Amino acid sequence: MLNKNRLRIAMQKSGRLSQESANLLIKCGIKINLQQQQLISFAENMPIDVVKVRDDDIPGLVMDQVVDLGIVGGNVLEEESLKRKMDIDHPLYNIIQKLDFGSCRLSLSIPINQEYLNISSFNNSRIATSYPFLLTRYLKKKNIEFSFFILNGSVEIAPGAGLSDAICDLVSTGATLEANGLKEVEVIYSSSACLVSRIGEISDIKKNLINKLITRIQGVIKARESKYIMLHAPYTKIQSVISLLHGAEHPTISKLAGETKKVAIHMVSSETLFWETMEKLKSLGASSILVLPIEKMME
Ligand code: PRT
Ligand code: ZN
Repeated sequence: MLNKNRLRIAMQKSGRLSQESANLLIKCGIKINLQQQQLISFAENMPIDVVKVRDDDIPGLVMDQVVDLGIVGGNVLEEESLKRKMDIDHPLYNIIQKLDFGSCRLSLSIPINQEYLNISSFNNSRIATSYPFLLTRYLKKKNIEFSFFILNGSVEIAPGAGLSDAICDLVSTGATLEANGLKEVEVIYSSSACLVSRIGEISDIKKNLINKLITRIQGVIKARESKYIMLHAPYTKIQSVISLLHGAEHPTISKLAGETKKVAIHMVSSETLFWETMEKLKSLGASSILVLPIEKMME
């Protein structure tokens, strides 16, 4: 019997989002063994249970209030919302945090040798897809007459096999399209993983735990985006050096023992430091340039 006082979080059992979802929860300080094969894993140090399922089941589990939170791709969430004809003024979930993984786009692609002028090229076409609702919403808005059929896998082989004129599928690097002689011509939805919460009554204890989790998740994401930068710079070049380092408004400047012409500059930067910038810093006379990852952050 599930304990109603424990926060339930759904995540993908195995697939593209599962490793990153598990890493995120663990980085937030949740002690949990997610390697087990069971449907539910229990955290040792917090009242949290993690339910591991197919990604397609996650929106429904949140909307039907079986779980409190879910980590799922925006594409899957939006498709399920359209399928359920969700009233946008009365959503069945709240997106509480966009996450920094699982980014991809749902795109229309056609054979590489076929000319493409504009969206009207899809008039009277037959399109293979796993996302019929997102596809229909997009093409209906553009007044395109088309037909579709559903393939839940190997969508990219449909045109080559003579089954469809085009496909509407997820793309990240574009390698799958290229390998199948296809080209991306319209992005219909841009997606990334997100943290969603159910609507409905929720106890204060759970609310506090959710707020704590959101703060920690934001801290993890911020830390991943940021770097700690340390370098030595000529005293006369401090301003030029700082202007090369973006996202670091208040660097610490300190003296170096036995060195009067150079100072040490330390800062948290909201961006990583690219080799090109490091080379520019070096040409300004900077030395001992270190770029360090940040483990955790709270502002
Ligand atoms: O078993 P389960 O149902 O849980 O998993 P699944 O097979 O349905 O989904 P999975 O694990 O493949 O993807 C889960 C989620 O990851 C998706 O819903 C997206 O939100 C996100 N995501 C990010 C992607 C991709 N990138 C992606 N590239 N999902 C799928 N792909 C596939 C795409 O369908 C195509 O076959 O990868 C291929 C294209 O990749 P590129 O790099 O060659 O362009
Ligand atoms: Zn799936």
